[in-house]
Amino acid sequence: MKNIPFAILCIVLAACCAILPSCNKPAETTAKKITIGFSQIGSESDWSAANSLSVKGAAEKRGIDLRFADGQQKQENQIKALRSFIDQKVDLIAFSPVVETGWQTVLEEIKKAGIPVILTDRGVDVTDSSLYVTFIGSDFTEEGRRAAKWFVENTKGDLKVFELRGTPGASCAVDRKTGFEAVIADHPRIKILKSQDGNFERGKGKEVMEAFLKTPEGKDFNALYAHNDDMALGAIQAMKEAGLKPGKDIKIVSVDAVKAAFEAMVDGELNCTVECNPQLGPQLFDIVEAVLAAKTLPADATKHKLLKPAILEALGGGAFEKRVMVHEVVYDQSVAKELIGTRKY
Ligand code: GYE
Repeated sequence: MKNIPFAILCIVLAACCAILPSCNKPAETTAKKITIGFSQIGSESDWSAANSLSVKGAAEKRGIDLRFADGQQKQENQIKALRSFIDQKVDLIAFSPVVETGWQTVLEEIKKAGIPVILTDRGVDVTDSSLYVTFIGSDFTEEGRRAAKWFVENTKGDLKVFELRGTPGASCAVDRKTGFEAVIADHPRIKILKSQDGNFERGKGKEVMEAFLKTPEGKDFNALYAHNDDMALGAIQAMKEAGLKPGKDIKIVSVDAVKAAFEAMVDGELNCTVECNPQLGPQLFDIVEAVLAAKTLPADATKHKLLKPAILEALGGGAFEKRVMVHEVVYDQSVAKELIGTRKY
């Protein structure tokens, strides 16, 4: 080797580099890919489809290994998925609980496995709030209040409301009802004539409305409050098939503000939709990264403004804001035509 002139050595090495790709590649970055288990409720509505897209898109953008499980609106499927995430030793679990109750046991198992949990979209009813780090989602009670306020401000005379509820026991259905009833309590001219659940599905909304229209109350009501746009759009179809003029004979307010609701408002068949923003992906993964950074930070680090010292123990006990709200507005026919082109979901 020592006899070969230096210049020839360089030429040989350069040739190697040209041939062997590994030569050119910068030193391998050893950062372990973040693995996140995400248990979604299902794909029952345009809203949930947009929410899944937002979560998957944000994870992909950040090179996160997302283990996505669709619960098909069944709690037992979600519990199975959460347990499989423990077995897969994911770094963090994020999930949208289909209903509020029945999660204590599996959340205790996840905590025992040392995996932080972030709730997205819907809340849980547990006795120990340290079982999750934070909950990012909408203020569903406020959405119910806003829906009622639209009726208060945009109708006159007696209003006999048919309420199409969301999934029984789901935090958004429970709270949207509570918020609505809280406001109409001060307006005796507005009464809920009948309330039935449509499981947040368009088909079910249509089916329930068809049956309701055949009842005596179905001849008497003049307003519909639907806990989501999909059920309202199904009910509107049933009303049209029954010869009614939705949006005129029957005043209709729903929740979500999906594009199809804007189309119905432009057609004059829906009066108002209260926004519930499904695009939680980017904000969710900002929090995921902060939580995982916190887990690896020495206890005295105060780098992240959301964090307080002594983070490691307190991750579940208030190190993070326990509730992260999403900004939302109310849309009605007066703005639908102008804004429909701007709707992303
Ligand atoms: O309103 C509805 C979906 O949990 C906020 O679930 C979400 C609700 C949304 O089925 O369309």
